[in-house]
Amino acid sequence: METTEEADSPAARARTTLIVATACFMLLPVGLFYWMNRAPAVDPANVCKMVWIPGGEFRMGTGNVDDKHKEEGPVHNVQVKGFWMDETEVTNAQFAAFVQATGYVTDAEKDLSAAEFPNAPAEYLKGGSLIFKRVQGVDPFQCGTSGNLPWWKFTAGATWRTPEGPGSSIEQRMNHPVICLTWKDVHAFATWAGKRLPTEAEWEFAARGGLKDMPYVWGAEERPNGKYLCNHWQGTFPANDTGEDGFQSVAPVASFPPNGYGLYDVAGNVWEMCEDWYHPDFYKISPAVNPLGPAIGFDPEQTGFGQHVIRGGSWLCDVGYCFRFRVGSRQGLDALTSTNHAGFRCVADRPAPSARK
Ligand SMILES: [Ca+2]
Ligand SMILES: [Ca+2]
Repeated sequence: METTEEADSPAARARTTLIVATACFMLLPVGLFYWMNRAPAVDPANVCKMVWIPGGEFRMGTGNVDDKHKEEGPVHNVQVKGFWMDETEVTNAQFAAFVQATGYVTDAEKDLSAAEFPNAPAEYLKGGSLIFKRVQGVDPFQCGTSGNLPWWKFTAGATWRTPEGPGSSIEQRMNHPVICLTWKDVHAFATWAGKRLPTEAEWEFAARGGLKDMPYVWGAEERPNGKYLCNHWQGTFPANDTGEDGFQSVAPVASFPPNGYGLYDVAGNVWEMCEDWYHPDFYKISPAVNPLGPAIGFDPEQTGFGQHVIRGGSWLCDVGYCFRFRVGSRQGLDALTSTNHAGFRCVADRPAPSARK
């Protein structure tokens, strides 16, 4: 009783008020620090915008492949079940929401350990990404197929927050696809979002948008009525991109019309990482129902880590050299590599992601 009276006394109330006010005053700088360093505002509705892909059977791959694109054949029948798919590539704003919620640090933001990679040159142990640089006077056909291509420069400090290296920023690019991530990074995002990466077969079924045996996600012609329908490279690769499609680098998502399922930028802009390991000969042995890719990844550089599938081509694909913004095109990306031409989008199974808690 005495204790209650004491707690209710004017002196006690004044003391409590003083303690609370002091605590608030002391926490003010901390709150201010977090406020000033907060991630940009994110529209939560935008994070989960997905469309239903009905599933079915389709002819996967490219018919009559040429010598430069043998990995696209043979064409084979594949069935996939229905699934939800992000209507755009995952954006910087969406990835920022993930980092804000989890504190996740991407691979490009971390230095590698010399003990774990004893043969790597010191400059490659710094955190960073492979960044495209224009090169003059190079015939890309004489440069081989992988490793040491002269237009790829390892850039220390090139991360999803600073895609061109230290000093660059995504502040004005929050609606651009997030780049400079590894497969492990995008997998972490997908898990956090309650989603997953698409299998390669799911990706191609969705990208075809209900069309059959067409070379492009929009149909038969590369430029119907002279119009560019995705963000890729015009001009001489790797020296000069004229940007006739409106963009000389990565474009904001949904800058071009969607495909038949309402998916934006499945062709071009940034490559999209899939769940599967990659192998150029996998189509020769692929199962016909919900294929999951080979058991291990193609490893031409013998890094010991293997490659995952990337699909759709990017802002760097021209018609003469790469030409991989076609819907049947496929390529591998080393599991540990982050670059400024690869991103991702997610898929999910029933029930609809918005119904989950
Ligand atoms: Ca372009
Ligand atoms: Ca894309």
